[in-house]
Amino acid sequence: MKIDQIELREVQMPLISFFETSFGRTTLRRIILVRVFSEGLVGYGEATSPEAPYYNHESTGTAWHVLRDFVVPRVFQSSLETPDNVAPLLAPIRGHNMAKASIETAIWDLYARRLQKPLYELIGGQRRMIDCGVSLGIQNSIAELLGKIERELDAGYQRIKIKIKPGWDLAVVREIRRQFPTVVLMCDANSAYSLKDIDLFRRLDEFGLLMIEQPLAWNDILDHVKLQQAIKTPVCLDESILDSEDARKAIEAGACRIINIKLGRVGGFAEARKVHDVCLARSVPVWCGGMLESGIGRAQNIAMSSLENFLLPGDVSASKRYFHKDLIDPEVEVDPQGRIRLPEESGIGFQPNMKRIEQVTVRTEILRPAS
Ligand code: OSB
Ligand code: MG
Repeated sequence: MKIDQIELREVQMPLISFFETSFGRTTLRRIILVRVFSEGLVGYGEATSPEAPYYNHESTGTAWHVLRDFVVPRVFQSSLETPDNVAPLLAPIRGHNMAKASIETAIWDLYARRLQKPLYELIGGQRRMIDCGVSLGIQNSIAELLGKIERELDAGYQRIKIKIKPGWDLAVVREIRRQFPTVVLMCDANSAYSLKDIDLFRRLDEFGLLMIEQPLAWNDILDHVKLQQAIKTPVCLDESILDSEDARKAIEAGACRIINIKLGRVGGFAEARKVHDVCLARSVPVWCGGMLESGIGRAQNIAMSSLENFLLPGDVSASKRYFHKDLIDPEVEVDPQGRIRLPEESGIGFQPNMKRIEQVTVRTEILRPAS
């Protein structure tokens, strides 16, 4: 594949409602879109880095810098036979997986468009339908959260995830269980606790949660082992798993029984598939996490979720839950059973809406190989 030029674009999109986690509240998404031009075709990618470096080290600003000054120049340096060549090429750059993934995933899209095949098929996906859940942020009151849960269940979503933090945990879960005794329910702490909170996790055990996601530090494995030994609820790791080696070690150590895979966090499709395979070989189910993506990243998440070991509903939900108008046609929709059908068109299977993208663009930079 001869890459002719790469375009970076920052788009800004207000969220329909604020999204609050243990590390803060997001109201406006600042997303970097990547367009990779090659021999008359274009592949699309999205950097899923948040606005500020609280989920991991990355932000919209660091992703722009690392893409422009390090990732894109390396991509121009050598020729690519297949998208599997991208990750090794970027490996000397430490970290910055979300910046790397934006290019890697765009090159997968490009490759699939060139072969006129749906991306999910090229990565080895087998499912034609994926199961969807929703992630609900911390609200101003428990009553508001209960109202939102009711609306999402009415829409068909198969499981509810709530964000927790100290002071917004046990009482909230108790109220949800009182009103929705059988709903498939889980919590995501985004690293807000330590082993000092072990009694809280023991008490959460009685509510039959599907799992508890990333309860302890983002860079910890050992304390998660101790926690998992002390509680019945399965621990799921998100922030702690940056590649397939992390996944192998966490599983071997007994730090978790479930893993959440995010394309950005692990650096793209090639590594995501490796994490998936490591988990499959050890009978550890995975599911697809979300980063409040625009339609481009959402479409990639749908493709990834078609792999066989995505056995649990993901944080992949309808465009209209996030934005008044998404960047793709058609927008992502979820059926009344809480499922999304895999599109059969080539590439990510949804067409980027360039008119809409232009309207929300705040800066653009076009990069070309030195001739
Ligand atoms: O931890 O899964 C997370 C959003 C931003 C940062 C981290 C997380 C999340 C979500 C949202 O839970 C999932 C979604 O895109 O709906
Ligand atoms: Mg999470």
